[in-house]
Amino acid sequence: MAYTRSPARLAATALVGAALLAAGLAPIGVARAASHDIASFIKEHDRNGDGVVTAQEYQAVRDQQFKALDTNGDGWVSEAEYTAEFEARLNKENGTPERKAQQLKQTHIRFVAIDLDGDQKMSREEFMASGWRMFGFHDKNGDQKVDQADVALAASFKPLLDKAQSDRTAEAAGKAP
Ligand SMILES: [Ca+2]
Ligand SMILES: [Ca+2]
Ligand SMILES: [Ca+2]
Repeated sequence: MAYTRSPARLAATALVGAALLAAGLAPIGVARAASHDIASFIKEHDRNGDGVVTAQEYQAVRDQQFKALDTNGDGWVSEAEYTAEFEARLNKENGTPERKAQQLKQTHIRFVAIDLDGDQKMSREEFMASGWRMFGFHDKNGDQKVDQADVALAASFKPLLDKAQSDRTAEAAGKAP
C-alpha cells in the first residue's frame, strides 16, 4: 500500500491533535468522545473483566471495532461509516441541535486526525495506529497493559500537570517572571 506522509500533512495532524487535547478531548480512534480518562478506557476494553487491558486484549477489541465501523465490509472505514455510529448515539441522547452539530464537527476532526495519509478513508492500519497512540497514552508505566497502576500513576502526575498548565496560562497572560 502506498503510504505517503508528507511533513506538512503530519504537521497538520499534530496540530489537530494539539487542538483536541487543548479542548480536553484526546484524539481517539472510535467515533466516540469517551476514552480520554483511563478508568473509562479500561471499562470499554477490558473483555474478561479482570480490570486489566492487555495489549492483546486491546488489539482484539480494536479489530472488532474496525469491523463494526466498516458497515459495507469493503475493508475501509469511510467518514460516513465513521460518523454513522456516533450519530445514532447522539440521536438517542436527545441533545440540542447545536450540541449535536458541535459533536459531529469533533467527529470530523477526529476522522481527519486518524486518516494520516489524507485519502479520505480510514485503513485498518490507520485505525490501529490511532489506537496504539491512545493505548500508549494511558499506559503510564509502559508495561504494555492498562490497569489501576496506570490510574494511580496518572493521579500522581496530576498536580504537576495542573501546575504546568497554570504556569503556561500565567505566562500567556504575561504574569510570569
Ligand atoms: Ca467501509
Ligand atoms: Ca487513510
Ligand atoms: Ca501499564
